[in-house]
Amino acid sequence: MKVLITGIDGYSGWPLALHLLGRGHDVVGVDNFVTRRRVKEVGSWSGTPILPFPKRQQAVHDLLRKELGFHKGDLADYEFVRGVLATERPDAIVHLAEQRSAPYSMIDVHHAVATQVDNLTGTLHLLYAMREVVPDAHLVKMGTMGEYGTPGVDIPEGFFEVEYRGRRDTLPFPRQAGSWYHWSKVFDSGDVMFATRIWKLRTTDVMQGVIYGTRTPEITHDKLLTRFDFDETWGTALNRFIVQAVLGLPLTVYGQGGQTRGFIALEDSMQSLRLAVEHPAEPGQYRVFNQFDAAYSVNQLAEATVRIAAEYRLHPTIDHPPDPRVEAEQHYYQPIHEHLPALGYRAQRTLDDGIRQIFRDVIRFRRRLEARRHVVLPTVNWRVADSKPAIAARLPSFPGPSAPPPTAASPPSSVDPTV
Ligand code: USQ
Repeated sequence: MKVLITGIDGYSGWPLALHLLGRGHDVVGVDNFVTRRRVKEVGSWSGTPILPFPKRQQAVHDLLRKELGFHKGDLADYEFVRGVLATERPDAIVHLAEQRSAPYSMIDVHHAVATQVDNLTGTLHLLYAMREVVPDAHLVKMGTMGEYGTPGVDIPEGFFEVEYRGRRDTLPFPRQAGSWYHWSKVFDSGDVMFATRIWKLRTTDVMQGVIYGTRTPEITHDKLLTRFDFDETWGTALNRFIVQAVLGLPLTVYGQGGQTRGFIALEDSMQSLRLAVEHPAEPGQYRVFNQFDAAYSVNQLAEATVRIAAEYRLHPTIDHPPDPRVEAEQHYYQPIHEHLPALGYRAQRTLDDGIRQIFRDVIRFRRRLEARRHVVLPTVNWRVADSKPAIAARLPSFPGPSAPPPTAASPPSSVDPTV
């Protein structure tokens, strides 16, 4: 199968490319390197050293004896999107090229707008270009479990049967997202569902939980490493806790720590996306997969981190700073995930093994983490309209209050090997 991955330079896009190549698929990628620029904007970098993209391609050639196609460009440019689809004519498109950070979207009005404009524009351009050029291709769209929020009932896979005033229907499950980023994914889901209906496209909307990890089986050499973010804006809970343990910082469990989310190891996320690609939706079918392995509270993750840290002679403490987000700190959480197991999904990596793997890698790259320890603690606050002064207080180079963030459309700087 020929698979086009948008956002191939990212945390998930890169290991997905390696995984699909390893399974014998042809892979072509698209990226504009905006994540590298935005991580730099908030004063951070990848905890793992990642190569500039041409060198990544070369490493695939040298180490895996495979060719990886690539188009540098921006999904905000419709002609570019249509041109790539017309040239490559993929069987499947895995769309990962979105602004993926909730805290980044909450910095101020400019970051909120950039998140929603970039994310919705890219998806709409892909949908229109698919209709025009490859209407039989299958779109696997990266969404998020966070679209559902934390309702007091079980969370189905996208749709549920409801009875209201004596009548029954199957309807989309209500969305209650918790950041401008998560809302952009809700709006995306609506657009994908509608385009599927009117143009009879094949689509799968993946409600992805929080990913953790540094490795997949295909990452056999440091030249093949994927990025690993740990700063307050781009890092996610478990990855951040492990870095905090290595840096001798307290683990930042926000508020009461009962916030519970679906989590999945990086390699199991790749397995899930590959299963979605290899089992396409039917024409006119909009499928929703809840993609996570198990649900944990952030307290449970912090406790697991402390327990396993001792194996590396690290003894972190757990701190409970006031939650900078507006979210339930204790709540019911019972999402259903049956579609992927029905396609053969089986978790390959336990939580404890995943944590050990991350410890091993981040201890190796400790110097890179030390160099950015000042961007680990939270400053972005959901309750204030402008978190830039707080960021600028610890990061004097941060752009002033009226400066908009780098957008997907801004000219890509040369790809810097230090990001
Ligand atoms: N949290 C802490 N301490 C921290 C960081 C986070 O307690 O130092 C808490 C947050 O308050 C939240 C939970 O951990 O309750 C998850 O936060 P996160 O930063 O790990 O993840 P989130 O912002 O939800 O977003 C991440 C990815 C996003 C993806 C989403 C899946 O950045 O791209 O869509 O996970 S989900 O969470 O299921 O919506």
